[in-house]
Amino acid sequence: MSEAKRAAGWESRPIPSRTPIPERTPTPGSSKAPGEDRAASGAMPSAGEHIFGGGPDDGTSTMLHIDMDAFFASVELLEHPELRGLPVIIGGAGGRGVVTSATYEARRFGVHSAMPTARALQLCPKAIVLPSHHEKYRHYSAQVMNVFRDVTPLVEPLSIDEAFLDVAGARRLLGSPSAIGAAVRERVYAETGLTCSVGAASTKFIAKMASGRAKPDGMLVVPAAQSLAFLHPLPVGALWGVGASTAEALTRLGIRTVGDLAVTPLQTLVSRVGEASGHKLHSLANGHDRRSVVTERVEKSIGHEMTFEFDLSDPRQLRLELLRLSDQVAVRLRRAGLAAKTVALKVRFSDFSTISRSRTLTEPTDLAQTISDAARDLFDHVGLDQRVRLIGVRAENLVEAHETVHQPSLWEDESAAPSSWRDAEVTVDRVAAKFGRDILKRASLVEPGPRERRRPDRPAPPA
Ligand code: DCP
Ligand code: MG
Repeated sequence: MSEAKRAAGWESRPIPSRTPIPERTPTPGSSKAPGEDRAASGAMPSAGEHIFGGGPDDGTSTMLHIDMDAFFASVELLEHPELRGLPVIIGGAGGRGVVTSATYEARRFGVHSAMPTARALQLCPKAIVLPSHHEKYRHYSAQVMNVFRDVTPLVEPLSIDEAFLDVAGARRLLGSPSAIGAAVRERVYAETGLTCSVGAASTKFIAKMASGRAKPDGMLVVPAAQSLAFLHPLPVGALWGVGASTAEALTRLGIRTVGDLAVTPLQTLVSRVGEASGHKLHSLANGHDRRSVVTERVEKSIGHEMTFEFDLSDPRQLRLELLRLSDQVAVRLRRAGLAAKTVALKVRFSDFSTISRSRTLTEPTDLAQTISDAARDLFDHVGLDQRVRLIGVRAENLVEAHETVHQPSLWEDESAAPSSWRDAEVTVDRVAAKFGRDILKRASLVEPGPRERRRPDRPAPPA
């Protein structure tokens, strides 16, 4: 914790234990060698992980706000490790270029996003300016959001590099909010080489402010009972949604801190900043914020697809890939509490011609084995007269999983019955939520196969 934070009345307790996360192989593009200490990856010291108020994590801070640190800049540094520890700016270099992201080393000079690059270079003449690559940022964003969705389906992305996670329901499986936050930070780093900061609190806006205070590469947990102690010393301008002009209007009223705002009569506020803003500020300053996590629109289909680095012709490898993709689709179905009535297969050949085939099942499913059986059967009916560039599996016609009742068939072989597959797959879900999906693989997927040669995959866009 910095001296400034201590001086502002912060009392905090470092979070002692982290959920152990096994070493993972970083994705292509990550400069991090497996096992490399994250502290050694950059010159900025980690802000550390703390509980506001110094008490234990009492489990009340179930709203997490997670934001990537200097996101565009950090992604660019993955390919430029030699620039770590230096002031780096991402943005247009021309006369009218603006800064989109800056490393914390550049920010020490007063550089921030939306500032004209020319001005940033006046403040920090040694800064290195790099152009942006949005496709890359979208790729890493999808990877990070997938880590979040391994923890809970209640993920609300706010922008390309931040999201709210409601972890109330994940506590039984994964532990306290601080343990969940620490595990997410580890996994994001292990899988991407990027750091993020986590704020955990009982409301969205306090979580958002806590993540800001935890930056870079830190976590701040604010237990519910500490909400006002955390909020009140902060300047009013720090309140999420309070712009410069409102902050100025409040300062003119002698309201400098959130605590000042909390004791200002509601009518005084309303007369100065208007009915809606007055009520909102009054509630926020008193720690009231009932907004819950709003997840994405109801999904119409869930799909995963894979583009191979080298086009494949071996049907055996392609079938293995179908099983792997079906696993990913099924995990997402179960996490969303959905089941699919239809399974669709997509195959793109080396000449880019693409075919789709689909099959409606006898009953809806959320099991990888059933999805994979259908996808494989569809695949076996496709003539392979060319190599395959891309293959995809999609679950369609989704229904709520609890609406489906499995009727065991009289002739079903016990060992292959969906109920035993279900037990196995639900166990996989638990482990995957904690350690990531790659830790558990079916025996058939462990052997070297298309995985070693594939391009990084991502969830297929919604149909
Ligand atoms: N961004 C942008 N233009 C802006 C602000 C941001 O293009 N005016 C992009 C670049 C950022 C990304 O969005 O990297 C995320 O924005 P953040 O506000 O989270 O900023 P950073 O992630 O760069 O820094 P940090 O979150 O550590 O403060
Ligand atoms: Mg960010």
